Amino acid sequence: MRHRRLLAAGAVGTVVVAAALGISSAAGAAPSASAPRASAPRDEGAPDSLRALAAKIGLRIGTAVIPFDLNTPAYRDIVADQFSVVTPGNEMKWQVVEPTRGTYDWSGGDRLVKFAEEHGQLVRGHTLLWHNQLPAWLTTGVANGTISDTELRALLHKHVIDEVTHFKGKIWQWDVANEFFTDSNPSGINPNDFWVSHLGAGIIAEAFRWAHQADPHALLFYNDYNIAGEDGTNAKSDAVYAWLRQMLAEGVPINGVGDQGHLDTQYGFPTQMTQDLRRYASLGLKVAITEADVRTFVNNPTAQVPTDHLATFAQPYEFSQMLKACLAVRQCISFTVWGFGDADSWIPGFFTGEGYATIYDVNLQPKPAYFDLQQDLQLAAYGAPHRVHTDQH
Ligand code: 9MR
Repeated sequence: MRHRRLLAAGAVGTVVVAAALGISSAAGAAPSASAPRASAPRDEGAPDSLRALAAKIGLRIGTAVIPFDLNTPAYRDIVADQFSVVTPGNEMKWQVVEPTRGTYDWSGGDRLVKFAEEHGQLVRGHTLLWHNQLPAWLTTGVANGTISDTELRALLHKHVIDEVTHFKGKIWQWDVANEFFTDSNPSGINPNDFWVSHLGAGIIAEAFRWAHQADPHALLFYNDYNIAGEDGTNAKSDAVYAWLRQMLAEGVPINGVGDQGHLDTQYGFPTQMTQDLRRYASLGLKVAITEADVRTFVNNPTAQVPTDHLATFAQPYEFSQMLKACLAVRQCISFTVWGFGDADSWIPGFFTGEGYATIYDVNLQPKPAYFDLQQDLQLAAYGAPHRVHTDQH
């Protein structure tokens, strides 16, 4: 069995930018609940921008954003011009929104929601239920026994209700639950997961019910990595598919599934991706690529020049294939990159020796991957591949 990637399980030195923003919670008017949320953005950017081309085919192109970086003009302009949906990289995670028990800090999330409203963008909320980036007061309390499992459940309920209520009407897709399945063959819900080990696997369905109760119009997603064949065996996809089918049969309000899409050129492009996305869609779910990036080995974390010249072809190729997998599935409603510039990417900090994972270089200049995505969208927007049918062969 191949472990194609490993996610650090422990809390990471997250840069909590929210406090530095000094932004109030005024987030502007919420779109009306009955508004046609997936209609073309008000502000479509330049005609050849990713967002404008994608709008022609009803697709949203997104990026993870560091709200504090929106103060930097070059960064802000790319977010505004190229993308029609944004995800806060960290600012809606529990660790950031409730650093001290009982005291909320919505400033980073509010800042991004306001920016999105000003630029005709939708927002993906990320993420309500995850083992990682939890507040220290919570994990410490559980570890030393001062927070019982009964209290933990009540705290989670409050967290989900309060956060979804705070952003009610402003979130298009919520990543309700994140990364619950094992990287094994066969795969399944990880019994050792923080939440599962304390509250049982049923807590995942509970979180979806609570989120639906707090904002009945938000699309509720299950989000994970390696669930579209990236593991090489498709075991994780099989397990997630079976679980989703069961949840839907039980009436759990799940609307979509997000494949994160963290790829690495050393493994080649997963051959099952389109079929796996179609299989989820066959359950009546929306699908999305939620955190796309394609890493490769580089000279150093600052310049991020690929050490193998062929990687400069493989990297954009895999981005393009991933977008095409989404384009090939009607129910794929958004394609989001996990940050757009190599200098901001999480990759060099997590995968020693790797980088070059995004679509803009360290100086925020578009890379071949950007132009490949643009060309794919251009072809899709103008109907290619389209053949004139004749009777002559
Ligand atoms: O991009 C996020 C990075 O800034 C954080 O340090 C990291 C902590 O684990 O989380 C990153 O985002 C993750 C996302 O929330 C869930 N899927 C994996 C992403 C990369 O680790």
